[in-house]
Amino acid sequence: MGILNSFSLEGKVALVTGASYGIGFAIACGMHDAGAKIVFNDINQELVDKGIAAYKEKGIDAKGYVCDVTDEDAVNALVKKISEEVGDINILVNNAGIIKRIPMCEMTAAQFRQVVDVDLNAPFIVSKAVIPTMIKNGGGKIINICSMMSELGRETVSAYAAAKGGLKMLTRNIASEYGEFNIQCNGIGPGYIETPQTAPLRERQADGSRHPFDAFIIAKTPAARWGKTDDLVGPAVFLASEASNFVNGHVLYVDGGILAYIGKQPQ
Ligand code: NAP
Ligand code: GCO
Repeated sequence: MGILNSFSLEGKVALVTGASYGIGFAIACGMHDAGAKIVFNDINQELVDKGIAAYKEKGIDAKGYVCDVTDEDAVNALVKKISEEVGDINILVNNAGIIKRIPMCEMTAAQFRQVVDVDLNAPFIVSKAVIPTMIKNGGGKIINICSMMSELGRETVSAYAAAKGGLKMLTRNIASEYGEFNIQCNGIGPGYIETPQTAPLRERQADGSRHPFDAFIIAKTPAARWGKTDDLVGPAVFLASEASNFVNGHVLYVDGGILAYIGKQPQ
C-alpha cells in the first residue's frame, strides 16, 4: 500500500458523537474527505437538523440521529440502527462533551456527576457498544477527545479535569484490553480551540480589549493563537487510518505547544 493510501478511510463508517458543530463537525468533515461515511448523533432534534444542514452545505450526506450518549439503552439501540442502516462502525470518535466552570467548593455533587457522566461515562458506554462488532470484523479505531485538562488543572474546572484525566486512562485501558484484537484506541488532546464552548473565555471587554483569559492563552501558547477546529483534522484522520496501526493508548496533544512550554518570563 502506498503511503498516502494508508491514510485513506475509503469504505469505513465513522460515528462522531455530538458532531453537529464545533470540533466533532470539523473532524467528521475531514474523515469524509478521506473517504469515510459519516454518522453523528446529538442530544436533540434541533441540533441534529442543524448538523445535517451544515454537512449538506459542504456536500456531505451525513446521517444524523438523536441520542443521549449517557443513556446506555439508547446508545445500544443507536449502534444497532447504524449497523442496519449504514453499516458496522469502523471508527468511533467520542467527542460529545460538556463543561461547567464553577469553583469546586461551590459545585454540587450532582453538577460534578453530570460532567463526569457525559465526559467519561459516556465514552465508556459508546466504546463498549462498538467494541464487540469491531472484534468480530477484525479491528477498529476509537478516538477519545481529551483536553489540556487531561494533564493540567485550573480554577473552576474540577469535574471537567477529573473526567478528561479519566478519559486519558480509559484510552490507555481500552488499548491495553483490546489491542490484541487490532483495536487502536487513542486520544486527541486539543489545546484552546475557537468553538462555542470557549466563547465565554474570548469575549471582548467593554473597552474592546481582549478578555484576560484570551490574552493569557495567547501568552501560554507558543503558536501565539487559539486553535481552529481544522487544526484537529489531520491528527484525527491519521489516528482513524491504517497509517496509525501500531499507535495505541497514546494521547496526541494538538495544542500549539502549550504542554511543552514553561511560559514567558516576566519582563
Ligand atoms: P461542545 O460544546 O463541547 O459540544 C459538543 C457537542 O456534544 C454539542 O453538540 C453538545 O450538545 C453535545 N452533547 C453534550 N452532551 C451530550 C449528550 N449527553 N449526548 C449527546 N451529545 C451531547 O463542543 P466543542 O467545543 O466542539 O467540544 C467537543 C469536544 O472537544 C468536547 O469533548 C470538549 O470537551 C472537547 N474539547 C474542546 C476544546 C475547546 O477548546 N473547544 C478543547 C479541548 C477539548 P449541546 O450543544 O446541547 O451541549
Ligand atoms: C477551560 C476550557 C478548557 C478547554 C479545553 C482545553 O475552561 O479551561 O474550557 O477546558 O475547553 O478542554 O484543552
